[in-house]
Amino acid sequence: MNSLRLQFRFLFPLVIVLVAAAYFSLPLIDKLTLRWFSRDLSLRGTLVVSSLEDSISDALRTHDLERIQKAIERVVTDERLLGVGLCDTTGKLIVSAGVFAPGEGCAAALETAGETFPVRSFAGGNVHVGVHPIRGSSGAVVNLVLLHDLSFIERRSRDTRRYLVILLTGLGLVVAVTTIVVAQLTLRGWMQNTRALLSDGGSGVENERRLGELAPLAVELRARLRDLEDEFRRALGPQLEWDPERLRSLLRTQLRDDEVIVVSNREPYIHEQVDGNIVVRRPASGLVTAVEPVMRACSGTWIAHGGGSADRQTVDAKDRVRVPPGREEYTLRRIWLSPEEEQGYYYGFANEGLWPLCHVAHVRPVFRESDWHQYVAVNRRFAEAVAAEAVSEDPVVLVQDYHFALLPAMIREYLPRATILTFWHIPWPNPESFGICPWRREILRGMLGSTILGFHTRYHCKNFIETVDRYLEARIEHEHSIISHQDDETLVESYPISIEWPGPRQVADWPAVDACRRAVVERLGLASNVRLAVGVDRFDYTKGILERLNAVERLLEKHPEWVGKLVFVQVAAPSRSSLEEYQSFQQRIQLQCQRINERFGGADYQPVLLLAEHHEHEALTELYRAADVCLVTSLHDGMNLVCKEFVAARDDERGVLILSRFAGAAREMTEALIVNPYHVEESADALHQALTMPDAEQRERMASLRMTVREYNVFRWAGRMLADAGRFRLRQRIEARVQRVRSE
Ligand code: ADQ
Repeated sequence: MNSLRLQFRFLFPLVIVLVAAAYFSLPLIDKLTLRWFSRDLSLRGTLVVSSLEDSISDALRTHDLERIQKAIERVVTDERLLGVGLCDTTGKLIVSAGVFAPGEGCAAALETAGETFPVRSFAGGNVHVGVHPIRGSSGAVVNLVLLHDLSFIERRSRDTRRYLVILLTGLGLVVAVTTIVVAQLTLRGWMQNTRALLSDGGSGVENERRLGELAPLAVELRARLRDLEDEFRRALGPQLEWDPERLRSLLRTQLRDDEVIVVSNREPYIHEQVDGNIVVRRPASGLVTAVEPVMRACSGTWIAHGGGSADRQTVDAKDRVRVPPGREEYTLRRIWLSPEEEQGYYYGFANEGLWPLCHVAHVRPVFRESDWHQYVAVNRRFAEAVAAEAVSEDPVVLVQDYHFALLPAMIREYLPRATILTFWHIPWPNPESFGICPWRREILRGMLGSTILGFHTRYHCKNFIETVDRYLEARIEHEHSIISHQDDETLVESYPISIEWPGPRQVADWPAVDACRRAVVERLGLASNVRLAVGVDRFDYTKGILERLNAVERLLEKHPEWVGKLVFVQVAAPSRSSLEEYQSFQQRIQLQCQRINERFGGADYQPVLLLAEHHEHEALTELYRAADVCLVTSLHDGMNLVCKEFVAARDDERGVLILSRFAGAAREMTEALIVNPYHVEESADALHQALTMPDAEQRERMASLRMTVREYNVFRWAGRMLADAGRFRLRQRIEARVQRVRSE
């Protein structure tokens, strides 16, 4: 209906123009045709006269009026000639034929002589009067007057008018139909673009291209939305910011200082023997990055596998050590695993089985019976450790990741009143993919021991609920995302994880961006004017490192102007290196780098630098701050924290983030250049776009990304989960009280 009204708005002025054109042009056309015909008639008259002239001259000489009469009567047989009269110079009629008025006819006709348009009305119509002088042999002059019928001209003029009206109407219709079609197509294109603009995938290289002429509008709209968001936040005040203090106060109020225990495979601090000295290392792990600030805020106990070479030397008699070193805000309890246990549970079942099963990254999962037994046994050992560490009978236990799928149900056996929050840091596949796991039911039952089960995205929650629906007898309340299985209820919810937003003191300690750049360029031996792109990952086939290198190679191929000017630095922390799949992946990456360097590099220039080593947090921050572009091209990633760390490091609001659409982070960080890492061309184009992006656009995108990561920080992630746990515990307490009252 609206589109019809819109089209009517196009058509109405068109109709007005056509009517006006007809109104003004028709009288003009009448006049013109009359003139053309009048000139024709004058010529015709001249012809008639020349055919009669000789015989009239002869007849006048012999006064043979009868001969003249006959001659002019022959002429008036022409239907368009109404009458002919021969008048002398005094205006007296000599002879006439046809409808020539005998009285004053001659006098009236002679008056028109010399006029350019000699037309007179006659008998209700118009006649053209032609006066042609004929000289007799005696020298006397007579005038032959020809009266031409003009009614046929009027008839033709009417016909012309009719054809003109039909022509204009036809033309109008054609123009109208064309206008409607063009308007419809334009409108549809605009609607599609506007929809793309408003959809959550509102950015990205592909999307920018799709937006076409609406792209500038999108920039304005986003800026306006950000202003509104700013205003909204300011209006709400600082209460929206999540920080350690707010998390602590949530624990105090909603969890009444309840005991918090974290269980993860990876420990937050690793003690290593280096050259006879003990050094402390932070592992390259997204999970540790996310959970550690939460632990510092609520000071509880973290139970993890002690894998460092000096770990045993640094714990007390109960295998505990206070961390972070020097600040000692919480307790780390270490669990020792034998090489067989580590091989079967960690490398085998978790990393050769569950990891590729959950990441659809084209590496086949391997399930061995012996690995499964170790997995069950180690989960049991951790459950016992939780029971031993718990000082209350209803602690809040945060179980981390796919290494402990069985742990929630096991903990429940020891501590039935515990509130168990399990967070699955990696994606959850669809039921068909998960179905290939031989112990799928055991794993699902183990996980449903949780009070709350968290994933990064709604999509992973949906996959999990569908998997339970497919393989277990359970009641599912889809509306509330609650699964009831064997009298236990589990809330399945999405909690997008994040990082700790750097505080003002930390930011003040960072060297300036220019200084970071100089330091990096110097350390890596690069030319000072080089443009820097970086990638930071664990060495893992899910991170899309190979695809990233392909994109860099394609860029250098497509835009040779970047050869010699662009350096891509890939930092890759060795990970799970004892697995064959990981070893061959590392080799492939090394070969690829070598090949690209041979193809485009020279004595003083290497386009790709591979730093296959663990970096300290400060070194990564320096690299992020020095970079022009950060590439995150995961083939599948639960969330990905590197992109958030890059954004957090750029308080100068510069630098461009290229982000895979298959990372959970792509759902929040829409101002990044979103790419499909499998599409080499698209990633290469994004890299070119990033390297040529104007400062203003960089600032605009980065400011918006920073606002998102700042607000959706790790304290919010933990706070939302713990608040849900608090609500659950409150309900449990009320139910217990009601039970007590009833039984009394
Ligand atoms: P990860 O797969 O480990 O985490 P990610 O989220 O990318 O992946 O985090 C990696 C962390 O390791 C980052 O904090 C990064 O700084 C650090 N890191 C990477 N390379 C490093 C290096 N060379 N030296 C030192 N540190 C390095 C899993 C899931 C993710 C999810 C996290 C958190 O796979 O999808 O985001 O858990 O839930």
